[in-house]
Amino acid sequence: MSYPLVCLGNPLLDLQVDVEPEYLAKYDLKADDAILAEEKHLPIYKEVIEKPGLKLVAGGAAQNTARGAQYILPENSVVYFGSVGKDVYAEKLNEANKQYGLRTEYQVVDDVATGKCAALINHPHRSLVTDLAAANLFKAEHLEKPENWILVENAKCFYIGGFHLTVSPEAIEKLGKHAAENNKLFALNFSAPFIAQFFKDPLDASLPYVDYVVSNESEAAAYAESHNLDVDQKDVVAIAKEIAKLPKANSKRNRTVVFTQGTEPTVVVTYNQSTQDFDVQEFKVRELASEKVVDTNGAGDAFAAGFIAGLVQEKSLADAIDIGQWAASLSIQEVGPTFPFPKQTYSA
Ligand code: 26A
Repeated sequence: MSYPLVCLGNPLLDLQVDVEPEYLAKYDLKADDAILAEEKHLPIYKEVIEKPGLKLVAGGAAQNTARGAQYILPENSVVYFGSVGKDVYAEKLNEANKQYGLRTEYQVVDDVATGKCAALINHPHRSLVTDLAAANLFKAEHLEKPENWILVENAKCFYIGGFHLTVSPEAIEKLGKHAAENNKLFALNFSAPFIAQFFKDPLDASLPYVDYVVSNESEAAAYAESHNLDVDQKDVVAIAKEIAKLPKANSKRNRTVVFTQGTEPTVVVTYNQSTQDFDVQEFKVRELASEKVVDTNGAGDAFAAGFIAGLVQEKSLADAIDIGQWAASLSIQEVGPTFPFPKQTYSA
């Protein structure tokens, strides 16, 4: 079988619940952030289980994007790799992926629980606290198994959750090298500010392989800060230019950096290696009445899903952005990082 898109990330089950600002304050959490749980955060998982209105939804940023891309693309288009345990949480993930027709090739580990993310909603914000557990145990060797590597060889596009830089930079490098050597498309999401802050070295090591960066404004600012860029941290165009012109392993493709900014326009910067010029574009987001917004958990993943699905279908950059914005507007009208069924189809 050949699937055009291969995704890699940390499979998580989201424990989604509404909380008051006091609850976030109690655990030193920002209203809008995504972090790895420290010891002090662990009681959260027990507490949210008790909270009224708790929802269990399939999560994991790149898995959300993989499901979303499969939602948009023809059947059998997307394969997702990551690591889970043998438990009911993994069963929940399998159920959701099946509904979308997403093929998963999980590395299944014994005696460790499937990863979970407390998605603490204080509308319109969301604070994500993740216990990676089994998701932390993914190994590059899993990709190298002949039955998996054939899927890699048959793919034409790769999408990597930057969150996976905390788990297996080796696996990311393997896919990046393969993509560069075979002139295949390679996309990376910066995922969260802490990646640029605390996983700077593996991030920098992966960037030469990256043709498309998909990210948001707070991750752009974190990148600018950790790399001491001589730019205003709010100037996403200037930050995008710095990233777009970094060295590339595959000189046959230019690098494009896409920064979403919530309801503000999406900024897209491409560096043309031969002319050494930048192409800078801005795209307005789709308007949506605020009462239609259910929650923004997974909005960025949904954008990435539409965008990468557009690239897989070889649409123009502008069309791929528009499919991304359409997908994001669908997802924020649902609970958690999900899409509506019966399936909706894109129209410009
Ligand atoms: C390593 N970390 C912190 C994470 C995540 C994550 N996915 C992978 N790794 N922290 C939060 N998420 C997921 O992000 C989605 C929203 O964009 C959550 O599971 C949520 O579904």
